[in-house]
Amino acid sequence: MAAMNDHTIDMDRLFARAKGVIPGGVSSPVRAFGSVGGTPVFVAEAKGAHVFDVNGRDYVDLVCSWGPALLGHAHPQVVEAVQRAAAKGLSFGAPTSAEVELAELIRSRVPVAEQVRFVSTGTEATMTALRLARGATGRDKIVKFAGLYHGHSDALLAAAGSGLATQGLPGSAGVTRAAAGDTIVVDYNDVDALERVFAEAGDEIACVIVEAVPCNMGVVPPADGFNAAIRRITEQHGALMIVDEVLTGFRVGPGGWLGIEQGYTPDLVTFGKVVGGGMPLAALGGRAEIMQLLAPVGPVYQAGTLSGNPLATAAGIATLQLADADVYAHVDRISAELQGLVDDALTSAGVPHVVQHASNLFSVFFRDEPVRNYADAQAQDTAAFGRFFHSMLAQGVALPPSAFEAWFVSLAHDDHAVSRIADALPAAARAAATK
Ligand code: HOZ
Repeated sequence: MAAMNDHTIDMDRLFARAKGVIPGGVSSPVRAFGSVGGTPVFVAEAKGAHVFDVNGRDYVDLVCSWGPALLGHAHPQVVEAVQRAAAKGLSFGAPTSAEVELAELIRSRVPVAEQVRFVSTGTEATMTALRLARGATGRDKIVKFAGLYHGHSDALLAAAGSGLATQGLPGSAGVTRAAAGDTIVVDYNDVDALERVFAEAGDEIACVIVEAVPCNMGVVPPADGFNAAIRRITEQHGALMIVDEVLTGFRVGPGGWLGIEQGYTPDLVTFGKVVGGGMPLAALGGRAEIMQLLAPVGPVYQAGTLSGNPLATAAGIATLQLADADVYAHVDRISAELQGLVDDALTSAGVPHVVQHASNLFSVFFRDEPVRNYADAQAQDTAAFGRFFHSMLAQGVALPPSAFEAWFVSLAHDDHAVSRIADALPAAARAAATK
């Protein structure tokens, strides 16, 4: 370890060492603090609402592992379930009864997931959903929306949010023209634009994929009727609708966003994050007749040695069993309280901002107009966010290190955590105001 003295690890030196062996020093780009500057916090441990760095410094955590830690970090019952499973073997490469139990739990909360296939990451879930849509329709093209992020498979990297937004990249090198050429990008919340695309190429489009609520360019709720319009248009043209609930699923409510916003039914839905309780597990589900196209029943191939891993399914089952109405009521209350506190602090400091939310997921845009699409999200003062972020961090509050990410709270965020955040906000708001 890079030690400053016998007890303290110099995180700058650790970051330099990390960069020597890992590109950018990180396993996922947004963690590198690229858009806020400085040295990332190297985390050694997390418990409840807190993360602890390699020197034991404690931060109130508003990242929650980017969503999975709905119950707080290292919830004792989830950890115990994983330990029990681990004692019986780490991976079998064979079916387990736990997979059946988790699939049934998912279906009981999200009825459109009549059948479920487990994978390891959200990227795999959305990538498989696209392949399935293409297999089901015999069409090549897919439609996604600017600023929405569905993992890092080739077809979905065009105008994507999350780490690409953070780095200001329109897409990724290494994606072939053929892969990119089959992706049509439409502005979010723009029904007319979607209609036009289908009028031109409707019989070539396999599917529209949409985050249930976009949360990877900050939180941008769908305009009233937008998701239903996607359903109507796709149905008219024989295309499928894929709702990506990797981020929102089992977090914004027991049935995800589909349990909150009624009135339309997608063909396929993808899950990740909370469904794995912090372990690498994701899933896709949907109408049985479409899911039955997956191998070994049908011709659409998908497979994975670690898919349905027994430790991950144990964490997912324990998490979903514990995530009852009281959990969501608590998370909603804490989230609403924090949104109000952030709003008040920024207003008092005269910082242009808008707080947007969908259920308990929220984010703050440093501009004074509501954000309806990616162009709006990009037209914010990201430097102000950077100053706000670093002041919060210096005061022991860890926010997502990008203006384009959602903020997350958990069951473990109690009044004490809220008051620590409240104490840090005025100085952070003043820092944001100071150019
Ligand atoms: N794609 C995640 C944010 N939307 C970041 C994942 C990570 O860096 O852990």
